[in-house]
Amino acid sequence: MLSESLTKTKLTDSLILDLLRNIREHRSMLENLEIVKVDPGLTNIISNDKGRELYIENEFHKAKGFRKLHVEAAEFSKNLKILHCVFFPDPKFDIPIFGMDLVKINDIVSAAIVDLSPASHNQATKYEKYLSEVDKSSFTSLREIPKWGEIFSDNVFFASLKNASEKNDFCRVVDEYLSILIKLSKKAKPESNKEIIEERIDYQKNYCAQQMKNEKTSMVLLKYFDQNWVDNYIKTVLFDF
Ligand code: BLA
Repeated sequence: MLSESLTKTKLTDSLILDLLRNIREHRSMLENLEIVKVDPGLTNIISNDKGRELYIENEFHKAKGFRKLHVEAAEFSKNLKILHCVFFPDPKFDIPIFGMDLVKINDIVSAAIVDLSPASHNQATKYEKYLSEVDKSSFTSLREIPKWGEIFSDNVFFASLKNASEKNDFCRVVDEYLSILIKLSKKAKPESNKEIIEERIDYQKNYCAQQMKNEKTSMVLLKYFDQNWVDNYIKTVLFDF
């Protein structure tokens, strides 16, 4: 599966390919990993219209402890590149939401964000210490989280990446956050208490609702698709619940 997706890809950006390789490596360590089949029209989306070229590659999996592992790599009009990844936990398990987004315009990474976001009340107290110990001292252009980003943990990382060394460092931070996620998921046991599960479902609903307030996501997609398509894509592919 791994080699198949690597050989078939038309993605060329080395930073995005490095991050993809790393994400897939961590994902492969999860138990009962399975590909989830979705509408083929929403998996690989390609358009060659001049000036409006579009290439989107989506991967959907599930695994023990995770209801949906989604990775999306996209290239818009050859100059805007995006790597988007959200690992949504199965609400029966005490696992945070892994999210990352990388936005590259020509050679500039304007936004690089990664977090393990709380998926229940007080959950973050169990892992904030590990996230805070990940070395982020080398970055020179940290950015402020927008208002809708109250869903993120106190150790959400958000910056522009100014040079090759910051790009490498971001790959390391993502790698370390994923290692923490995998460790937490190995320890997690399924819960049967309905109230606890309900609370976790509400946290994921809220995570998705807040992400939908990021107008920058829809603004890009609306240049290529109509409002109905974009609404459906955001609600079913990116932030379903
Ligand atoms: C910002 N997201 C952005 C930006 C664009 C996109 C163009 C502006 C870049 C900038 O501020 O420098 C676009 N992101 C997309 C598109 C997709 C995408 C089109 O993923 C997918 C098709 N966004 C997420 C996830 C997180 C996230 C999972 O999808 C975090 C876990 C965060 N994106 C995020 C944040 C910003 C951003 C915090 C900055 C928003 C701001 O400063 O207003």
